[in-house]
Amino acid sequence: MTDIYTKRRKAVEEKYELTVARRNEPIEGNGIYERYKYPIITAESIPPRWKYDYNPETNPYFMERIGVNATFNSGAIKWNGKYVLVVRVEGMDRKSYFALAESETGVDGFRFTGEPILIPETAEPGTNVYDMRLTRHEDGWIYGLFCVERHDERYPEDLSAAVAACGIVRTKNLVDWERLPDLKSKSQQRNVVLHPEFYEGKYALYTRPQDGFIDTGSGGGIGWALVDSMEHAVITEEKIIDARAYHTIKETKNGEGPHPIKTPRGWLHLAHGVRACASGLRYVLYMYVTSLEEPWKEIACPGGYLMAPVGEEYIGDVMNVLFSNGWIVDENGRVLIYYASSDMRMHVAESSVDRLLDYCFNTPRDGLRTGESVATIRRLISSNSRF
Ligand code: M1P
Repeated sequence: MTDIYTKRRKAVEEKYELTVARRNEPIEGNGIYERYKYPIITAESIPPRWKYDYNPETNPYFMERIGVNATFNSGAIKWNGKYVLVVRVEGMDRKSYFALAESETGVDGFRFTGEPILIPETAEPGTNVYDMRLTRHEDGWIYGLFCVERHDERYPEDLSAAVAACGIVRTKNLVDWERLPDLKSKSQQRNVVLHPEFYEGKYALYTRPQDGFIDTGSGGGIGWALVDSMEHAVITEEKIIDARAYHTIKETKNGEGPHPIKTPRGWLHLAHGVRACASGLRYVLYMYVTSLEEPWKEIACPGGYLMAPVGEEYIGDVMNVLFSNGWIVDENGRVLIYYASSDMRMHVAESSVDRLLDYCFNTPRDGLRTGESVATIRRLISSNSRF
């Protein structure tokens, strides 16, 4: 064993321990939620044994062999009292894979457990998989819906032509994952999410129909579709329940985040909205509420965004992006929103069901015109003069 091996191994392991042991603290916010000061998972949180060859004979310099580029877009679930994330880990080779990280507090101390998840393949293996949404369904299974990306073989010369589809796995223990056939749909699909309850005896899906791999084209927004079975899920009809709109935060596209939270006043939804600007696409998070009886019917939609990038959140491989596909509600109503910034790292923000409902029902809707925005502000100022 060389000195350099011993020295570097010690330094790498100490840095890793410092990273995962760092305590987090909330930052005062706008009353709706509090961000936490530090990211909760970064590429530095990956266990050294996933990246380094520990054999001094074959790795005398203790050199990194399998590097990690980013850790982001994570599904979330409370499991055996712990906060568990299914993290999208992206290697330096650009392939993403899923790995579980768990924490006692939900806001710090996240550690990857076990090994990266080996997702069983279908007859048509995917080139890349990412962005899993977890749903504990009333049928007794935990489903994971994710994007499977494959090269678009209709364009053999175009190496960036790709097709997005919804892959499906299910588990009862977060260890053994059963692969089901991909969702069948007329259009490409990304950001598909399973509703946790049956609706009229069927499984209900939030969809995001898209004409191309990046462009949603005629896909008008977040859709709602019913399927008879998850074992052979086929969409025959899809209706848009949260539409894109001109000059809003979701002008270019939008997509459901994690599955909605059931509350006494309706289903609380978290989603991302995208608009194009001179510096590229800007991804922000927003909310809406749908009816308990008719979960496809929107009953509240605060105007504008809930969260947009701030500070270092702007910076990363894909700049100006916040994306969320996981949140956890505690028994006391605390809501932990897990979000990623700029396709690089995971963060958490804290709120509560009560606060988010207040936000959704009492924040003015987007009036879709600047004149309406000004009139809304003037009504608020006028009402405030009485206090
Ligand atoms: O790069 C930003 C996001 O782009 C895609 O989201 P959407 O399909 O809504 O545009 C996804 O690739 C997502 O993983 C990524 O964070």
